[in-house]
Amino acid sequence: MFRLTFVILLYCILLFQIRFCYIQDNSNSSKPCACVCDSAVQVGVFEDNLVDENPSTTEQRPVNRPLSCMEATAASNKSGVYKIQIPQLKLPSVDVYCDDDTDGGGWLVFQRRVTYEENFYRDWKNYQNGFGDVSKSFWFGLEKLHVLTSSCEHEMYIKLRKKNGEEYYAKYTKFRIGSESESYALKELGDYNGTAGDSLIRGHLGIKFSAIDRDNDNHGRWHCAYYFRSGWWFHKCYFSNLNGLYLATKKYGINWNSIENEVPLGFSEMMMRPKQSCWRQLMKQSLNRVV
Ligand SMILES: [Ca+2]
Repeated sequence: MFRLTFVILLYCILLFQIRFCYIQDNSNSSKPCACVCDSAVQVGVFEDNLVDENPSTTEQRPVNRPLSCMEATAASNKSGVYKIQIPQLKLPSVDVYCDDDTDGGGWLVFQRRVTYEENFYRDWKNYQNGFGDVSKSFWFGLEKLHVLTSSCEHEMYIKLRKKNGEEYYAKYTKFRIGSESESYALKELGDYNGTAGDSLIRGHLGIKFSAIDRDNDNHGRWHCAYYFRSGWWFHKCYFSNLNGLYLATKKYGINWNSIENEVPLGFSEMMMRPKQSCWRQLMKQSLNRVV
């Protein structure tokens, strides 16, 4: 419902600009967009951002990419790989996987475990910059998480599946990651609701991120990330560890301790989206680029 409101508001503003454009063109009011009408171009950009399966047909042209998955999927209503822009990173675009099917859609997936093929036992730089294939198993990157969640209020949704197919979710009303100088600490989670139980506020909120070459945990003797072969917000050591080894034993595997399970989980997805309090800011940013 709230996503629909976001899209309607965005379109209303864009349509207003298009109409304004018609009015400005006094010489021939029936000729569509005879004046420079970037708003119309911007509406068309939504479809362009769905990544072409045949890269040879994709034109390399400077376009204003959407700033979020909510914007990217507004026209297509499809889950998939899109190109968005994160202005603070000064990159032309970033490939992201947008989930438009879960809980109202518009989610940016920032972690997925689906096969053993991607290695998650990696160092700090890898976790900072991200790794893997966004359409398969991957980690989006701590710096991108920090930039997005610190500039705009976000919420988070975690999807989990046992190997027998049973599914669970955990939703958090807030999600904010600290800066590199704060060791990408898990700064905010808000309130929990869901079916998986909370295994993140408990034991991980406020905790710094650790990787195999960075012991930021609070365990006096152990280096949790090294011991559990993962990168995570380890405390002493974990109630959850979604970056553990795939298809391993319970101890070292992908775990969410509030789910009763004899073996590790077979699937996890962590995703985030801007909260309603941030929509106006995103719309203004989008429109300022159009005019
Ligand atoms: Ca330690």
